[in-house]
Amino acid sequence: MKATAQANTNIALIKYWGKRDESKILPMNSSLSLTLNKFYTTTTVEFCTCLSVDVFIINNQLANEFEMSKVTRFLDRIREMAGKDFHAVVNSTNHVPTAAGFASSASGYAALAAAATKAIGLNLDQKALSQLARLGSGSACRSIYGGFVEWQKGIEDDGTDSFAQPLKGGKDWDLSVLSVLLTSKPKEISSSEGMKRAVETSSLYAHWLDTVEKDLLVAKEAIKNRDFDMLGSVVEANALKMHATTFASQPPFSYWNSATVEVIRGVKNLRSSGIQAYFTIDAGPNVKVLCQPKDEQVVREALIRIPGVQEIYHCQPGPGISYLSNSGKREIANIQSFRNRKVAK
Ligand code: 2P0
Repeated sequence: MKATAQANTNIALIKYWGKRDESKILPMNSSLSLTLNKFYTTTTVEFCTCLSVDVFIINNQLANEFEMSKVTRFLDRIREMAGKDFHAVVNSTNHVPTAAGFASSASGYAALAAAATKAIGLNLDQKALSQLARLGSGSACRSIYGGFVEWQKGIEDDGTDSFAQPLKGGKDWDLSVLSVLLTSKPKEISSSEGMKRAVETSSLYAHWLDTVEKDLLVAKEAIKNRDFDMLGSVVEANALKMHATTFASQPPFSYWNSATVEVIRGVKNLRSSGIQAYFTIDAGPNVKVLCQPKDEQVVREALIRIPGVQEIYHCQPGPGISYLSNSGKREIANIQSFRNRKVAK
């Protein structure tokens, strides 16, 4: 009753921004992502009749109450699907550069969905895994797959048609993504809270919805034709449009800091000098810059000089979920040693 899975993070090229159903995590719009090779989560789940509660250990610390209850709710669905009522020890490690602020619920819930279903004896296909991971965190449904991935929003109320799929024709395009670290401080407004406020109050949200599906079509066409400028232009415009909805919310908010603006300026300067580089920004101040491998070094050299840039991580397209052989460590035997430890922040 034990399994280990690994899932990589993804960056949204066309953003998921807004839910039409909060509890089923059904999105207002379809989205498109690229799974990255550098950052991933490894999760081991062990179910046992000997446990009376679930235990969630993250990065070697007991998870806080909020995370614990989220994971328990997620495991409840899996127990219900399997018709079993065992509790579990979940041991999860985020493999991201120390304090980089790139830890992601996407890789976390994709790895948890894969490991927990395998451990409990459910044999789900990737579509079902994607639907399940979505219920942990929307963007997790895309981390089931490697490379370019499309999450079709679906129209059904029960969410049966809302899952991700690998993009046909997207394989083997060697792109570089430079993850520009500006701060690792936790954000003040979570992405869930931010998108809710934008849906409910932003005067630009209607425009977002009117244009995002068109952006998705343009991005898919660009990927099909390996047209880097076309892809970069629509990715950048889509990110700016998402962030515009935050400025136009009530009360207004922004995920950017002053260094975010400087990196945007730096990317535009690179383009003026003939280097094809484009930025995208998720629900936080850090910037991801898309370029071609031949330009990676010159882009890095230009951006690392910008005040406020702490580190730049080179990423490339990465794989979908994989299952690892268990290390043989007895996670359950280790619970006791975690009882008195500090709770993760
Ligand atoms: C995305 N983001 O497409 C967008 C772009 C942030 C900005 O998905 O509420 O952690 O758990 O479904 O998936 C981050 O939000 O949100 C996100 P929930 P999630 O990647």
